[in-house]
Amino acid sequence: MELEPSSVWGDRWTSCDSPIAKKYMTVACQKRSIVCLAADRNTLLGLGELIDQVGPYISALKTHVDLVDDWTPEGWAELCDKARQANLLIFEDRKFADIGGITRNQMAGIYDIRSWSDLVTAHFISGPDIVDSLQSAWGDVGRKGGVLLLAQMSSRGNLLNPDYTKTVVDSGKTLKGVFGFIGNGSRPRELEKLREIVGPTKMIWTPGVNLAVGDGNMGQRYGDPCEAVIAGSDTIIVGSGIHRSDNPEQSAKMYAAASWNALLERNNG
Ligand code: S5P
Repeated sequence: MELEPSSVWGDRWTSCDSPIAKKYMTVACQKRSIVCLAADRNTLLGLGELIDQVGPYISALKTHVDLVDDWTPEGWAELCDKARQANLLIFEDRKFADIGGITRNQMAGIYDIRSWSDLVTAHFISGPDIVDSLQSAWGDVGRKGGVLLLAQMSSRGNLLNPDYTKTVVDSGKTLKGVFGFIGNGSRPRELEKLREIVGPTKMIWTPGVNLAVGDGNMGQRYGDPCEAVIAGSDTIIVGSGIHRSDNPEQSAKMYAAASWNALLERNNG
């Protein structure tokens, strides 16, 4: 039985006015999953296999298009079709950070990100025009999309301190083109504070989570996915916990169940 998004999501459902957020929350209810797969594989075949294996248990697909060694426009279009058939929003984690005009052009270029992405990440370091320029780029091809601003990061020693986080959130939450914020899933207490300043109107999605304890490679830090959701995350971004697992399907199911149950617990006690 499918649960009503309003009962699952509580004030996120009533307060988020973004149509993409509403669509996302509905799909999450159909799949009973708030897992965004960080599909960090470097071949089209590897990515396609992953979608086939875990598509039913994830609610969005996060890509790094420039990691794909055998990228071709046709191969990528097929992959995007596969993702849409699996009812997944496509989220290109490009972490844009340049001035507005260049950012708009970077949404075109070889990869033509504006034509297939539903969501992208951006840093706010260059100022608020980055959000308008990303929205203009989607508008250039008659599409709509949402921006996730990096308010926190999961990597050790990053420079996104609490003052910076607050500045990003205070400004970003007033912008219609902002779908939400990236928070640090590895530190639930910091995440609680982030949720306090974000309030109910915007999404918080969190990388830096893994069901196995211990940190990852090259400064990545991990926390428990359920704790992240209880602290205010609306979606856990999981990469190696799924795509490096011996059984990605089984792992995706586990992350889906854990995150979904934590969401129900958060919103319904
Ligand atoms: O602060 C961040 C922001 C992001 S978007 N830390 C991150 O790890 N990410 C992304 O999340 C990163 O680019 C990668 O694709 C994913 C985490 O992958 P995992 O294998 O560590 O789960």
